[in-house]
Amino acid sequence: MSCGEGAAAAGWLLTLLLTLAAGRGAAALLRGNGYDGLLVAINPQVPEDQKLLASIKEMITEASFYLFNATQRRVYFQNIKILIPATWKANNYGKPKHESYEKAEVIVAAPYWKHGDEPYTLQYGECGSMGKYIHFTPNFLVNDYLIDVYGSRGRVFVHEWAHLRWGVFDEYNNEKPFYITGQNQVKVTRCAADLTGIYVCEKKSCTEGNCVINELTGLFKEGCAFIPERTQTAKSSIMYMQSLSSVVEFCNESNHNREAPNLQNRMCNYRSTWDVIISSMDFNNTLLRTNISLPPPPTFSLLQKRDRVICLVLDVSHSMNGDDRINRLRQAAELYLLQVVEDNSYVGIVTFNNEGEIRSQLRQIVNKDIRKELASYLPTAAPTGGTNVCVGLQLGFEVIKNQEGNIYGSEIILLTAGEDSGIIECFSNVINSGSIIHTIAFGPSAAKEVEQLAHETGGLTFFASDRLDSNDLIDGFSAISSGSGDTSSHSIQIESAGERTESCKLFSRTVTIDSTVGKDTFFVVTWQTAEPPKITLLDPNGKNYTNKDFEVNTVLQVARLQIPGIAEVGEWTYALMNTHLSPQALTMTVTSRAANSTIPAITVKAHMSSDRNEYPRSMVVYARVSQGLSPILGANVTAIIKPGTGDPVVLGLLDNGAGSDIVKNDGVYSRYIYSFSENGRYNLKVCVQRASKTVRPHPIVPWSHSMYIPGYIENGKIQMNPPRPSVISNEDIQTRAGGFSRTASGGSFIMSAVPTRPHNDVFPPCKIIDLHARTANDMIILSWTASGDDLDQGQAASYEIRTSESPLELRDNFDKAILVNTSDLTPQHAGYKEIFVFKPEAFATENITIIYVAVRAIDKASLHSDVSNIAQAVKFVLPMDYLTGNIEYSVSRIALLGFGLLTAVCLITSATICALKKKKKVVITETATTLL
Ligand SMILES: [Ca+2]
Ligand SMILES: [Ca+2]
Repeated sequence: MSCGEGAAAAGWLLTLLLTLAAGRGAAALLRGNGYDGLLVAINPQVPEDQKLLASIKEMITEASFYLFNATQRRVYFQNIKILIPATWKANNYGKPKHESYEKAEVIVAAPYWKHGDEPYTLQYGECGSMGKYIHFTPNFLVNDYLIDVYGSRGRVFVHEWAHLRWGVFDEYNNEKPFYITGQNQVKVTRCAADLTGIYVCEKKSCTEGNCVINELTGLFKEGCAFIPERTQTAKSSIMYMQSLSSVVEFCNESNHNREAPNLQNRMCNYRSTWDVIISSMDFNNTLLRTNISLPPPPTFSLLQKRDRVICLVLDVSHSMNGDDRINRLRQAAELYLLQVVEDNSYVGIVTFNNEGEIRSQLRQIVNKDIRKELASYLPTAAPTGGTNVCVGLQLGFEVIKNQEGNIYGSEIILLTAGEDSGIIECFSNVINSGSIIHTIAFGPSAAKEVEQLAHETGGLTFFASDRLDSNDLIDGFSAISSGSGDTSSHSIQIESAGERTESCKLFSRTVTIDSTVGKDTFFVVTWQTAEPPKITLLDPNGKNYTNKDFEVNTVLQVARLQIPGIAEVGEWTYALMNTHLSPQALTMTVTSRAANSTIPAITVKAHMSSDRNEYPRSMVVYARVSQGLSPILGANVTAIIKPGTGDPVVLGLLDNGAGSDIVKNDGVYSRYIYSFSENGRYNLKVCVQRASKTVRPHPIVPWSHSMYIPGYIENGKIQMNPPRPSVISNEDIQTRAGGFSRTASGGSFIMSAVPTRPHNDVFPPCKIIDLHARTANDMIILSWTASGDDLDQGQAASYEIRTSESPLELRDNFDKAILVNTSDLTPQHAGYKEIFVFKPEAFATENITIIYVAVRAIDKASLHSDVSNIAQAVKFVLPMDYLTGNIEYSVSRIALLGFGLLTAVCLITSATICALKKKKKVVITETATTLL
């Protein structure tokens, strides 16, 4: 099965069931009312600075009290673990157990853009789903000038925590800072509406510094900003402007602004942030408010991991017989020892059937010879005896203890093919041991319980079927890299492909080595017969490698070539000819490491939306392609989802902001998957390719940032913050990167309740999340991304478009809203851009200028999608009428303190603002100024 195979037809199911992000074994637990075990990790590239630790403690301590208040005395932070990188000097820090940088909920790392100190949360799930992590930069944590911009760090922490933990979204919108209300007023995109302030224009697009209305949109032209009063009475909201001292609450049902065009409304179906938070698993009915007036301050434990310690615990019981299993195990484990495990790690090897055997005590990998020596201890004898996983694990712990004294923070790679009724007996011991258990289930009979060990200890889970053309086992081993965040030492899979090849036929492909990798580059070929295939490998300069250049092991059926130095950047083409008389499966695996320890390599990480799933619930496949923390765009990403025996599903993943992909162009690629052919384990693998010609500079990523406050009005004067630094992408690196190839295992998941017979269509089209409306003359022009017959696949049968003067009518009573004639509109294939123009009846009446529109897609089986996001179409009447009729405005030239001078205009857009403005007007002094 190789990356290039065509996509199997599949359909989709949209579900609103909350899915926890997979692989989040380390998420803080809510015990009683306190979050227990929140993990903060510092990136190994961050230079040692004890001030960072003090700042983290201060931030979360403040956040705990603020959170307690904001959740109406429900929750607070009880204890926090801070993971200190091995690069900092030892200081009697504790030893971590299951904690690792990769699993941290909060990371401290350099910005992924130059000057990008904005805190943000990486969110890619639907409303209510946990995010991946919160990212703070060292500069944000130690430099106080940013407090003016974002507010105190504790408040920022709670804002980001709400994104991460409860899956709510921002209530501001940098792209659409203003909107027109149903009452024809221009308002700031926010929640709630009672914050006071004035509008200021900083750009030359504004006439003499006035905020100018754009006649096409009815909104202010670019450069106009809302400057809040520093002293307010408004208590909400934290997801809008947590920096204001009066703001202590989330927006709730009573003050939520359903009209604002923000991500919270679009993603969460116009529900308030508090409504989403209170519906989360953290706040079920059993959780009552506490009786305490104030929670205790959080406690902190400082942890530091030094060396990586791993023991392979390998099944050699009779269950490993057949299907070439023991040989495939040796091929994959050898590849792990020779190419994948990081230098300086300690590695031991244990095998087990009814009894365990120590094949090698821990050895530190300090050179190639030790890697080879360890590989020589891999099992060779014919498998025999029963399967006793507990015996193997116990012996693995002993090997680790012999060297380390204890097993905290060590890792076990447990591979088993057999059923084991006794496995439960050692579960609590193993889970409490402090060791991380990665599991590889090999073949269809592997004990069903093993994944639980991984889930409970923060380990990874893999599944390898018996298909000989699959590289699953090698992919699984290749994906077990250290979770330390030191990616420069990680092995990176460039290629993993296999094909059943006829006699005298070629298996041939091209892979791209890019400039971010090239060190320790290995090409590894496997086959199944006595004779190796004829190997030809052509490097970008035309240099030809053949069998004689490879180290060929005919017993193990592996040929390996290490490219000396740094591998040549460009396209490498391999061709494997099956010289055997009958067909056989041939595979090629290419691994490499970062070429330069200071320039991060491009990596891909893949996962499913959950570890277990029940038909007919759909799942989402995610792949994050990045260079360090910087997203990589424009890649072709293919997911291959393989069941134990049936055919794989091949899906192209998209970063298009439609269907399952909530943010366009953020380097997170995703698709729905609903098509499952059988119950049991499935394996996820992704292949990523980019041709150098598609490289483009990357735009600002609209992840969930804290809001950059442009300034405040204080004592009647405008105090501007420094302008928001324009973020600069690391484009030089990007450009040099050019084309690249990557593959990665995304681990395994388990399906149940899949029907054995063909079933009726139970999968509606997916919800449209990118409906956009604009007006031209009397027409409304709608655009959106087509959904399919089944979620985001195939072709819907029709669309139902309705309009209303009230967005709430569309949300709550879609069926009753005015129907638009769509008889001429034939849906396109999923993923294509739809454009539909119509003349709304409502525009016929002169006084209505705002119409809300929503759409549903309907499939052949008359299943309909959820109602889309609600788009607003504004027909803008004469600008002067608009201004004088609906907005009071006055101009005053005022002095600006802080950073430079500019003129400002105050447009008063609501009664509340108006009242306060009138009081303040007298104190704003009139001074001659120049326009910036
Ligand atoms: Ca995306
Ligand atoms: Ca359908």
